[in-house]
Amino acid sequence: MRKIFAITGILIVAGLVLAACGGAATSAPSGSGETVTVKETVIVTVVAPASPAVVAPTGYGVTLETVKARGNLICGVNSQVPGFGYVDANGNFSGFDVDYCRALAAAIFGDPTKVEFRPVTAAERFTALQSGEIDILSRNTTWTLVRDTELGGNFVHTTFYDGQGMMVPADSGITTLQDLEGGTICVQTGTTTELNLADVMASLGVSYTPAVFEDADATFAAYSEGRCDAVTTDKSGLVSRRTVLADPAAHVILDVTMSKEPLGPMVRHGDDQWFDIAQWTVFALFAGEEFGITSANVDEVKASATAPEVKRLLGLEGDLGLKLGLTNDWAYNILKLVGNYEEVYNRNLGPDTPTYIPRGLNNLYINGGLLYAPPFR
Ligand SMILES: N[C@@H](CCC(=O)N[C@@H](CS)C(=O)NCC(=O)O)C(=O)O
Repeated sequence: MRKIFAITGILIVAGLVLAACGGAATSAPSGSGETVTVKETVIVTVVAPASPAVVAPTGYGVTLETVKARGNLICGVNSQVPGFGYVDANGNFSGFDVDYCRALAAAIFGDPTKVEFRPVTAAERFTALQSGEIDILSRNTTWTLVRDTELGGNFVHTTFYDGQGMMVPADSGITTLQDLEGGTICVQTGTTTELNLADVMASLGVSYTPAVFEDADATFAAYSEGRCDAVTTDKSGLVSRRTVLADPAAHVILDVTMSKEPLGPMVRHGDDQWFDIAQWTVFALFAGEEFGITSANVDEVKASATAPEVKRLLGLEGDLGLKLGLTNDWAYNILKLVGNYEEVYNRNLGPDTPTYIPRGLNNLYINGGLLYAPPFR
């Protein structure tokens, strides 16, 4: 009897060790004759938990099924911010946030065109997400606590680290925020911009009059008509909108950063599977850049890959895609059909675009930035 207890005890400990190591242990305790018996039994113990799960983990919702049944993804985007989310006269959408939607569609459908872009203003974007009008929001949206809680959202990993800036006419003589004392500042409603402006100016003791507008077109039209002394938004937005002012060179962005604006896609509370898919789509873009896999060489890499993580990423080994509820070529499709993070960045914000923004913090961690994908395993 005592021997049975002893063996059971060893089994429990061995089982815990194996479970904690993800079933990868190859060296069970060895030594006595009893241990040999334990080893044999442990093998049986380990097989059961390693079997494929038949029940979806708790927290899964129906978003993926709804999107698949509909046959396309509905992505809430910007339509007035060149380089991030913009629609041209022919109705074609482009931009960094727009390409993320395409990457997500590629992951789900193996087709980046299976996405409907739904323009949403700053003020209406959270209601659009909560009500189910859009499946995901990819619209220069800052991750904040209130949006993460009260507004019912979950932010996936930040795709663009930004900060709020201030733009003024180059000939205004304004070089600091203090120079705006008594002035009027154009700002868009429903944004962190509006709130930060009040915080920063209050802390500097600078009084100003906000001129508040519904969307970017109205905000920047008022600024260019001289109805405000300055216009404020995310620096990315300033760089972007300056390109469509009548004379971009006549405006300068002050050398001041008023806030932290971590921008990224946002999903609704209540569907962890959808969150995971949205999140790992970002990580696949990062990992593609880290491993040097591009839309141009992904087939070559696939044919000759030897690194285990690259094989798992591309679906040559393991079943990471199935674990997300997708196919195993989900990340291959992102990289082949949309490209890696660097390709997406350069296409929209690179040195050859009018909306060039140096990578800065938006570099991989190995290049001095903040972008870091967890392990694909
Ligand atoms: N990141 C900030 C600001 C985002 C924002 O809405 N910026 C404006 C100014 S560039 C914009 O995108 N406007 C586009 C539009 O209204 O269509 C936030 O999440 O609140």
